[in-house]
Amino acid sequence: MRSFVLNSMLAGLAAAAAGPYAQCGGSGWTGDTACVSGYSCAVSSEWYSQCLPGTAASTTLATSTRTTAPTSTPTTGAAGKFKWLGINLSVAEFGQGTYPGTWGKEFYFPDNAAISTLLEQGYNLFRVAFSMERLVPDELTTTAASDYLKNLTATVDYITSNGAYAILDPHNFGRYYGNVITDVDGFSSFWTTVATAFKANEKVIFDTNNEYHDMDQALVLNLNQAAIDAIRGAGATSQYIFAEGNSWSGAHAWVATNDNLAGLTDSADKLVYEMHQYLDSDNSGTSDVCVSGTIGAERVAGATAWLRENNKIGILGEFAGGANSQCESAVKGLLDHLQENSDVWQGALWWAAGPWWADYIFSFEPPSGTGYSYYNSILKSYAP
Ligand SMILES: *[C@@H]1O[C@H](CO)[C@@H](O)[C@H](O)[C@H]1NC(C)=O
Ligand SMILES: CC(=O)N[C@H]1CO[C@H](CO)[C@@H](O)[C@@H]1O
Repeated sequence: MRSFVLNSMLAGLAAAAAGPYAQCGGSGWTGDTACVSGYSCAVSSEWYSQCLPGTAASTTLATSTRTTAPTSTPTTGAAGKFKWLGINLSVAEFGQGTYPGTWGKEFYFPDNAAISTLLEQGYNLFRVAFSMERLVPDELTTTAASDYLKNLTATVDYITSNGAYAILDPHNFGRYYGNVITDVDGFSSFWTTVATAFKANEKVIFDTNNEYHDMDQALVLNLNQAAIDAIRGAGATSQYIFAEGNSWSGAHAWVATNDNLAGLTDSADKLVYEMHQYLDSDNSGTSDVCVSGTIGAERVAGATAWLRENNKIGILGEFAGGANSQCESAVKGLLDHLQENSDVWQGALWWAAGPWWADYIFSFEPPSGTGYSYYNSILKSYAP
């Protein structure tokens, strides 16, 4: 992902040293290779080196003897300590750029039969992606489009009436019609509209926005705070709110990028920090190759420490890995790490199910999605 370039730009750093737990090397890495004081750059694989606490115990990687999976990884979790484990449901936000678009052509809604199958497997959290432009067309301050709201509500109600939680995820990257949202009052108005429509449903969770990126850091803070205040102001006081950060909400980049979000306040004290983490070389989730069998836990370790230091709780709102043994080790290592740290991590959500993902590398759509077929038996063993 482009996050480290971005971090440097935003912070106006005089470059030179990577932050705590940041990447500091690996094949193709062009960023900083030195770490800030108190940390040293440790090789974790041919593809990834990371700034870890302590001073150099220099490690040399013999590429010819590159190892794959760790041998100490427990087979599966199943300690049952997560509050939530679930799946992203992605399809109502499809057709990005075509608004409003046509139902059945540009976008669609999740399939209740697929949700039902996932519920039976024990998943209790579903992140329902939708498009702000379709819910409030033309202006952030407008009222909700009744048909789209009705269809979205039907999906949410199906999930929550079956006992699971539904996350409302405006899958907008901090943009509206492609432009960065700078109108904080308009954003507040959008959230008043959404929260008013769903405030009676205690199993709804409000996710302020999917993956802010390349935005002013103070703006990301202000948008999140405006969303929280609008949601509580609308009378939705019992529900959880998930706040996301800049740099695509990447867990690996969280400490370097989103430290200011520790300042968010919630009058209901039900704020959860939602981070995302993929396991491929650029953190983008576009490849089914994982950089090592241990990369999952390594990439979120800094975020775990940040959550604990700041007395916050988090959820891994998106993660996935390819259907192969190296990714399997990385995914298990990631989930084991989250579960071992379940005082701060409340759970995780696989990206993604949805009826239109076809043969997508991570598709968790039952009965035959690539990710579902390979990972369901592993994933569900971590269900609460
Ligand atoms: C809502 O769903 C119905 C089918 O249940 C469909 O006919 C309609 O076009 C959808 N409208 C929107 C805006 O999603
Ligand atoms: C990692 C991943 O699959 N990201 C996808 C998120 O969803 C949008 C569409 O909603 C895709 O464009 C991204 O590729």
